[in-house]
Amino acid sequence: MSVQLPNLPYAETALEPHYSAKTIGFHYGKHHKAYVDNLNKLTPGTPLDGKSLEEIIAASAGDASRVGVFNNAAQVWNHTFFWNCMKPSGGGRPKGELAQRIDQAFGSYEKFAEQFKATAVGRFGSGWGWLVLDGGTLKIVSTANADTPMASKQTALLTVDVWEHAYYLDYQNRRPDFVQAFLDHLVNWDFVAGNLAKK
Ligand code: MN3
Repeated sequence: MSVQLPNLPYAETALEPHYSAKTIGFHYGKHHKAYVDNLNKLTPGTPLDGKSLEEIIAASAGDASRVGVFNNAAQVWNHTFFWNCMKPSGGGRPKGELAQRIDQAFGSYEKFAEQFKATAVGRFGSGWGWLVLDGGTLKIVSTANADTPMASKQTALLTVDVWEHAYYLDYQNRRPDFVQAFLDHLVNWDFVAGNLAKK
């Protein structure tokens, strides 16, 4: 059983005008699919064949002989998670217990948003901005390239992809504008709250 490309949780046009169908067409249809296809070429005939994506990530993280497997497996996981972090008419303030936890951890939603944006925009080169749970504490972190919080024993709650392929067609070099639009119009806080509730 190979790793599958999951369906998008919405239509490719659903996030317009903040995230275009053209961007999703390339980002999901080409980039995300390529990570799945590459991973499925690397695992047959190895002990990782038939393992779950999470098992493959755990088994390859930090293993110099499995860098290609880790990069592709982590990118499959990160992208599937990223699609679920967005929804049409999303963004703005979280509600309920999640809002309280964010206020406790960062002082206010505004301070959270400022720190999240600065961290995501400040990631040099390719990578990801994250809200994670680390030993019971909410933290904002960024990872380089394919790296993913579970490789550092953190639980991912929210992510934004800041590889250029994630935003260049819509925002060109304006990464800050993409992250701001993500926060204001795209974040699926129900998904984030669900990730927190599972812990
Ligand atoms: Mn991407």
